[in-house]
This record gives sequence, C-alpha cells and structure tokens, in this order.
Amino acid sequence: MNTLFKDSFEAVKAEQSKLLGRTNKLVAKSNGIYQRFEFPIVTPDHIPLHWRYDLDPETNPYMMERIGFNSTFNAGAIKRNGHYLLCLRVEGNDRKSFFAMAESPNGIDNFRFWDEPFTIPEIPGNPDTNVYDMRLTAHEDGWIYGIFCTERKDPKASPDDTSSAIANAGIVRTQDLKHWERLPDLVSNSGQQRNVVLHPEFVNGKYAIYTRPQDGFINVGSGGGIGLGYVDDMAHPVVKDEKIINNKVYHTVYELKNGQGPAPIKTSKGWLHLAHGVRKTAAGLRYTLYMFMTDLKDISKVIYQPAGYFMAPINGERTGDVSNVLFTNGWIADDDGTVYIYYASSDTRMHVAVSSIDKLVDYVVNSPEDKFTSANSVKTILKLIQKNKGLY
Ligand code: M1P
Repeated sequence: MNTLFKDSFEAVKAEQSKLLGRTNKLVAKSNGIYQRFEFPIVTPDHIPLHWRYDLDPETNPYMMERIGFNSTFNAGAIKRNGHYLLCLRVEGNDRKSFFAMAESPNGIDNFRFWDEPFTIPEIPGNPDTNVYDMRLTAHEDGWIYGIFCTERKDPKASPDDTSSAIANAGIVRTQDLKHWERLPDLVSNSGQQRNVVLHPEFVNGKYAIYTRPQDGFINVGSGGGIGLGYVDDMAHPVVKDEKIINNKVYHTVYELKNGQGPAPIKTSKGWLHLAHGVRKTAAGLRYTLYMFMTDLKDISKVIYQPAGYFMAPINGERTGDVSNVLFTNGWIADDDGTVYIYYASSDTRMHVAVSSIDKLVDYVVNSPEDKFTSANSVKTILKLIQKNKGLY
C-alpha cells in the first residue's frame, strides 16, 4: 500500500474516532427551563468514512474525498430498544438531501451513523427531486410513520425559471426503521405543504395531521399557520376539515410563518407542542422555537402559549448555510420524564438540549402570554415586580 494513502487514512480515521467518542458536557448557564450542551451532536464530520472515500489505494492513491457532505440537520427522533435514534437530513455537496439514521446510547453524545443511508422508495412516475425534514411518529395503530417534505420542480415554471418548486408531504411507514413502505403523498386543498406531522393517537377513529398550507415554495402567502386536519386511511391520505389552530400573528416571533416541530407529547395537563416561528429582520429571516399546549379533549384548542420564543440561536448556532435559524423536528421523552430536545442550528448541524416534562409543562402553563404591544409587555413585567416586592 502506498504510504501517502495509508498515512492519510490513519490520520482521518483517528481524528474521526476522537470526535465520535467525545463526551458531551452540560453548559452551566441555564434559564431553568432547559440546558444546552457544549458540543453539537452530529456534524458532517460524523459521516462514515466509507461514504466519503474510495478506500482502495489503487483507485484513490491520493486518499481524496470522492463524495463531500455539506450538512447534517433537521432530524426526526425516536427511542427504540434503549437507543436514541436520529433520522437526519444529510445534505451532500451536490445540494441533495437524504435520510440517514445516527444512534447514541445516551441521547447526548457518541452518535454514530448506521452503515448506509436510507433508500426511500419513490412514487412511480413522480420521483422526488429532494427530500428532507422527516418527523417520526410511533402511532397507536402499530406503525412508525415518517412524514417528510418532498420537493419537485414546478411543472408550471417558465423554462428559464430553474428554482421554482412544489413542496408536499411525502409519507413512509415502517415497523423496524429499516424497511420503508412509501404511501401516496398527502392530498390537501393547499398548493404546497411543509412541516406536516402525524399526531400519535387516533382522534374519533381518524388520523390527525398537523399541516402548514402555503401558497408559494418559500412564502406562505395567504396560507400559513399550523393547521390540523383528519385522514381516514393513511394508504389514501386525503386531508379533510383542515383548519388553522395556531396562526401567524403580526409583530411576533411567528409573524411571517410557523410550523409544527415534532409530534406533540401527551402530559396530564395537555399536549405539549414545540414549533418554529419565523420573523423578518433587516438581515433576513430569523427562525426561533416556541411552545404551546393543546387540550386533551379537543386537540384543536390551544390552551396555553407563552409569549415569545422558547429557544433562539446563540453563539456559534447563529451562523451556517442559512444563518440565524433554529429548527426542530425531533424530541424524545424518556420514561423518567427527561426530555431531549433535538434542534438544528442554521441549517448546518444538530444539537441537543435537556429538560423534563414537569419543567416544560410549568414553563408553558405559568409563563405570561403575549399581549402584543409594548405597553402590555411592560404591564406584565410590572406585575411580576409587584409580586416580588419584599422578596429581593
Ligand atoms: O431554512 C430554514 C428552514 O426553512 C424551511 O422551513 P419553513 O418551510 O418553515 O420556512 C425548511 O426548508 C427547513 O428545512 C429549513 O430548515
């Protein structure tokens, strides 16, 4: 074997092994609601070497990376057989996204990709150009569903328009997270859909689906808001009675658009929801995460929603391919009540933050709600100061 190949390979292997085995530490600073960790948990440097290099020194004498990977982000999450699993959106240097599973023994570090990325079956005659942002839902019907965004060129775009696309919800299901059955794409009244998520329980015998109808590919236009609709049969997924349950609102962190994050978590007080909200700034769009709770008896009814964001990008999270973005489509609630919140920063890398059901319920139920004007915000602050009189 030539020494250049051997030395380079050993160096790359040693460096990656150090990264994969690295222990993640809690960051001390916390707002009492959740704690972040020191290191991102999955980055392009975590991609297995056999996906990147031709490992035959005869055909790759310079030990060049033959296939490059740009980003690892927006992961669906699920716990199975004691393992914390992230179904990541991996984006190659060729701009195409696909899904690949990474697994950790503790949910916070040592994430390792499975041997191969997933091959998601295509709809005959209608291939996906790009697929991303899978939400995993273990439904009470016994299947694990993956709902993701499928993007295809807009057939109505003029020949010189090489970027207009149509986004819709692609649907797969599996029993073992290895073999995926492709179901038809979602049929809804909207021209485009993104951020579609399956509720884990039947509602009056129907599948309940969170949607995000939109007029255009990027702009939601007259559409938008987090919708809720019902599907009789996932093998014929036609959404009926879609109505907006959590709208975009003027001058808030979700003024421009919003979208359901992962499937909601059931608690004794209501369903906990994690979502993203988008606002417009002079520097472009800013994506933050916010929370709300819906009624156990009527999942279309929002019963609590704290003002403003729950998490926003900080420090290095602020920069990446699409800067100033936090996005989430995965969280795991453990049996002991610990909640692992998996979030991506700036469309580039994955992170985890830790909280608990009790803390998140307390946050959502007891944090003041938005009153939509500066004067009202000051009134809310003064109320707390008044309550604290004699206590500081
Ligand atoms: O670039 C930020 C996010 O933009 C889209 O989300 P939304 O449709 O809510 O604007 C998605 O493409 C998402 O993947 C991306 O992280």
